[in-house]
Amino acid sequence: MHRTPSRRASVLVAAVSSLSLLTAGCGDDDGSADGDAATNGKNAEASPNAPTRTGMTIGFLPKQVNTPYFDVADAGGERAVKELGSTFKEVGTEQGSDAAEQVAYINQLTEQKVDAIAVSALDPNALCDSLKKAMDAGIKVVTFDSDTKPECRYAFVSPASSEDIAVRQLELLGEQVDYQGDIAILSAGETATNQNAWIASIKQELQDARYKDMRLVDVVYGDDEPEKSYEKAEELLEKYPNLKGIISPTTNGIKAAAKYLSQSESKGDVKLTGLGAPNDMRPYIEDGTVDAFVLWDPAKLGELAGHAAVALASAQVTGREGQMFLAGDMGWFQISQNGVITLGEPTVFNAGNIDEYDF
Ligand code: RAM
Repeated sequence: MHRTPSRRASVLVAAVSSLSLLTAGCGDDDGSADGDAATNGKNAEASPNAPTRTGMTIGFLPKQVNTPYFDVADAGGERAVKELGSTFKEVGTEQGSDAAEQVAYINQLTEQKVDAIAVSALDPNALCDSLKKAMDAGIKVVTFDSDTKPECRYAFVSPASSEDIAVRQLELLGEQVDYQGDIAILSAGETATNQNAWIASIKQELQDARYKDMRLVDVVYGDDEPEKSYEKAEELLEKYPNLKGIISPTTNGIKAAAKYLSQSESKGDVKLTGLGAPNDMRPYIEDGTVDAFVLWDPAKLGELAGHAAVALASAQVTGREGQMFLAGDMGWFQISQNGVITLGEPTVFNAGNIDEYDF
């Protein structure tokens, strides 16, 4: 469903024998001050041919536990970590908005001396001090799904570029509302790095001439909680009687908004798109509440995060641009600017293809 890594693998494998030259040594491409754990770490020696360390413990800290998206993502991480001979440990809370809880879990994982932490950040800043302490203690930190500031982790496993994800959602809504009228966004947590990056890109894209007759009237936050998101959707429709469409860039938000719309008079009239999981959204595609939405495969995202965590903890990579690592069957991945590792391109789901997916 996304760019197939194996297609890239043949090209990338050919390049790998010369990689130790590229990845070793102490470049200064980060440009940050001395003494910064992530910067020093990124400049440490690494080789894609270093043996994979086994017997490690890799901590996964999603935004939220016991929610379908992260259940699937973390199961992907667990599969990768176990296959590579290490122990997977998931921690986190059921709330999708409490960054302080995430800090407590990071501190706990640091005290427990795990070898690496993979975290989806509820806030770009709030986690930084604790993540820096973890890195100072020798723990390799990778973010996945939702990033921190680059100096607070070694690498970020991103589903796709922010622009691709945002632009695709706005294009879908534009097509559905004939590029006219008031629209709103129903987001997740107010500080969520990923949602805020996408919202910024949507606002930017709205400046394009083809969106001149569309107006973003509000951005509201359901905190990735089903009931709160449902209420926020309801409030949007009450407050903006002329609302033509909603973008909800969160699996919990779009599901809750679809539930509300499917039971309301506005079903089919007020358009809804965003980021949804096919299994959550299938009933709403079938009953005509939703025409199309976007996502990537969360299992693959988690799997890639697991591979990246183990590669970091095995000194196969340090998070510097240009480095490469093998992510099992998914093939070789290359680290780009600012330590970003991109899974691929998002997929659009609609009535024509939704039954091909099961997650
Ligand atoms: C929710 C979370 C997650 C986001 C997806 C699309 O599950 O907010 O961070 O990536 O939606």
